[in-house]
Amino acid sequence: MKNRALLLVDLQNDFCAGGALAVPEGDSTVDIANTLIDWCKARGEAIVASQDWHPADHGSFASQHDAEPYTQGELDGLAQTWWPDHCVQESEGAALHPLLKQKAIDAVFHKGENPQIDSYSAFFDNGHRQKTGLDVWLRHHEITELIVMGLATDYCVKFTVLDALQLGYTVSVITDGCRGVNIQPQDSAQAFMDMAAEGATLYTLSDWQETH
Ligand code: VGL
Ligand code: ZN
Repeated sequence: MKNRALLLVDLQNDFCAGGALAVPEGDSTVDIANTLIDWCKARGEAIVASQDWHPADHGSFASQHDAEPYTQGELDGLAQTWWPDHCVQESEGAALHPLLKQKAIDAVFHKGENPQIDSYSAFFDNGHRQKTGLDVWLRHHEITELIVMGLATDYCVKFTVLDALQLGYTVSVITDGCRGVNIQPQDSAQAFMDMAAEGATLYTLSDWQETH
């Protein structure tokens, strides 16, 4: 279906084993991404990716506030989790995972470049103040349906999916292609429930392949 695209969220080194903000089993999503890339390519569907892309002094970094990573604070009037320094622009940690079939990706959208505000969603910053180029790109390519997977379930995947639904896209989430930070152990399970409650359809990769 040509009006469908695969959206790969933040499959970056810093969210994988050995990275600054490593998500448990983050690496295990890369095989699933590559399988979906082949599946979509074979059908002539577009493949896009988001990349968390922070300046070295980004306001979401605990180091900027003398705070402990993974605790809560406030940034420019918004509730903010303080993160370890991660995905600094041009760093190895910000690069897409080396085993990801990157050549197949048609467009990459950066987010989190403004030091004053965090940006979990691939569409908007956390205050919905500014938009990335993703929505315009998808509309330009007449894409109305998204397959979403990536890192992290409870942050960037969740907010990307909720924004996509609000923007009117039909959204399928490949659950085994996602892994979460889980500051609280149920965060990822709750995130999947929130996405489904707002209208996303959840599939495992094999469910998706059997039904499409
Ligand atoms: C993310 C925390 C901070 C993510 C990005 O990609 O889910 N999480 N920055
Ligand atoms: Zn970030």
